[in-house]
Amino acid sequence: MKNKVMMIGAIDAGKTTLVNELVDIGTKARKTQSLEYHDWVVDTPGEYTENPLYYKNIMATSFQVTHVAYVQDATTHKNIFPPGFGGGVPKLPIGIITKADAKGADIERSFNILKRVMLRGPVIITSVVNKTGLKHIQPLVICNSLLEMKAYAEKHNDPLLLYVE
Ligand SMILES: Nc1nc2c(ncn2[C@@H]2O[C@H](COP(=O)(O)OP(=O)(O)OP(=O)(O)O)[C@@H](O)[C@H]2O)c(=O)[nH]1
Ligand SMILES: [Mg+2]
Repeated sequence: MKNKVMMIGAIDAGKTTLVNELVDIGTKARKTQSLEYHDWVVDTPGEYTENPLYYKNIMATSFQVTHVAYVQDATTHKNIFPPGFGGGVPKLPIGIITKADAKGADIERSFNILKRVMLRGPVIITSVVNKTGLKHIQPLVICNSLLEMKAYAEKHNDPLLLYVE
């Protein structure tokens, strides 16, 4: 299977905006209504993560990907992931903090939320407005293990790329 990442996270977290930037779709993000498959990224509606009735869809779709990205909006204190959610998803985890540029963005708060959700793995601090952090996403999706992702993070020594042990 070609390495692929599924983006999950709250409604309005910025998943589609990020995906559009990564796969260069050239359209503005509209509310996501269903699973959307792109080359190496699967976008999901925020409802899938916010409503436990949809967890089975997340689990079923996770069989089609190698990585799951937990997307957390830096501008909100709202954590819609149940604690340890990532522990039940047997895929390589990537944490993505979005909207780092925005007024009221709190990176530390988002990092603490993601730590509790994914338990371990890399966390990338991104902004689509400033185009920061984005370049790390695809190389991490190419990695085939936590060890490889950790080595990538260590090699880059970038304050926008953290690693949770
Ligand atoms: N300032 C800022 N705003 C952003 C950024 N990324 C996304 N947004 C805004 O966040 C809002 C929601 O973005 P979407 O990409 O549609 O969010 P989503 O997670 O796909 O939402 P659903 O499809 O409903 O699950 C939009 O108004 C975006 O412009 C960012 O990096 N910086
Ligand atoms: Mg969307």
